[in-house]
Amino acid sequence: MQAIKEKFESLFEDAADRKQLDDLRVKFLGKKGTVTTLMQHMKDIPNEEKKEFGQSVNALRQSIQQKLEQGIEEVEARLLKKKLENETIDVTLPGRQRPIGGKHPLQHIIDGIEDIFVGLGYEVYEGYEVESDYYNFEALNLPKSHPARDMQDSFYISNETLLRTHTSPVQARVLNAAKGKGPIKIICPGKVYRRDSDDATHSHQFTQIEGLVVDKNISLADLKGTLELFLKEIFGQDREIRLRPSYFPFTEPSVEVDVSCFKCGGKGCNVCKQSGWIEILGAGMVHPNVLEMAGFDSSEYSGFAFGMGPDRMAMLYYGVEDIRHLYTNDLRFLEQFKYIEERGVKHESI
Ligand code: 2U9
Repeated sequence: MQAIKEKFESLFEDAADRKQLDDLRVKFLGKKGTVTTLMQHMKDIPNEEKKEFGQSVNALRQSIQQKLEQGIEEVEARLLKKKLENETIDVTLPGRQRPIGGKHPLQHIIDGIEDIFVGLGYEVYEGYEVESDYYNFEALNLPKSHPARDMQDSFYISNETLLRTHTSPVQARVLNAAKGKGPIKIICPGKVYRRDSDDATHSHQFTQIEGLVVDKNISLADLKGTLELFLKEIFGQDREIRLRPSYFPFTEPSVEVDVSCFKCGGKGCNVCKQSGWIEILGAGMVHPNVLEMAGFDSSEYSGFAFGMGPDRMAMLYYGVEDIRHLYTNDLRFLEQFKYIEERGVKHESI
């Protein structure tokens, strides 16, 4: 028995985990365990010694049982201690810096522009980027043979379907859906596509925001007043605007609109190429053909429309040299805009 006891204790010393202790229990106390098999010798023990033999076997069994339970407690305690050590959180440690994103500079400009027009009672419409030839061109007074079509090199998907080259088809759809009844006061922001080779100022995908107002007795003065208010709101109350004659198939008359340079105040600098003026958008009175094709009586209804490129405005505003930075999502570029303040463009900072 002593030998068994010593054997057990030496093995017990080396038992490092719960499993090894269980193996020991089976080895000594199991059905075929050393101690258990001891009882099988009872038949060989003289009767007067059976009782004592039985007691000493049970005593050995209990001492081994106790040792094992104690061993299990120690193992559990050690495991818990290690677990707690691993899990203790040093609350004094600085938190893990989760890289926070920010609004894309382009989205900043677009939100700023949308805010102003929504404030003026305009509704925002976004339409299909895959458009029909009819709404992208025909409905905008650009019949199949019209040379201006080549100005807008297009990604055709089929003879009648293409990636829209401007957001004007959205306005044309809204106009058409209005069944000849005004008023209409909308702005349409969105991505547009032109089969152009990318360089610092051209991208095959870029953004436009166009606007349209159609009602009775809408005049060029309404257009000028609206654009003046908008551009002063965006670029600062002390800006001036200038309208120059231009041409668009879907407006007549058409104008290019310049704003006095917000970098040099008009004195001339590299931003305005020494001209003091920055060309910011195109506009005009909606062409009667466009009104008629959409079901509006152009003798009763008139309207104005305008279009601008937020990419170009973002480049001017944030001093971005290459338009591709706005589309290549290089974090080193985008990180710079992480902290510009929420909603809209801050004016006095220009
Ligand atoms: C309808 C009627 C008229 C939309 C207009 C412009 C002038 C314009 C340019 C801005 C930047 C194109 O990307 S750009 O170079 N667009 O200057 N867009 S008037 O006129 C419309 C649109 C829809 C039904």
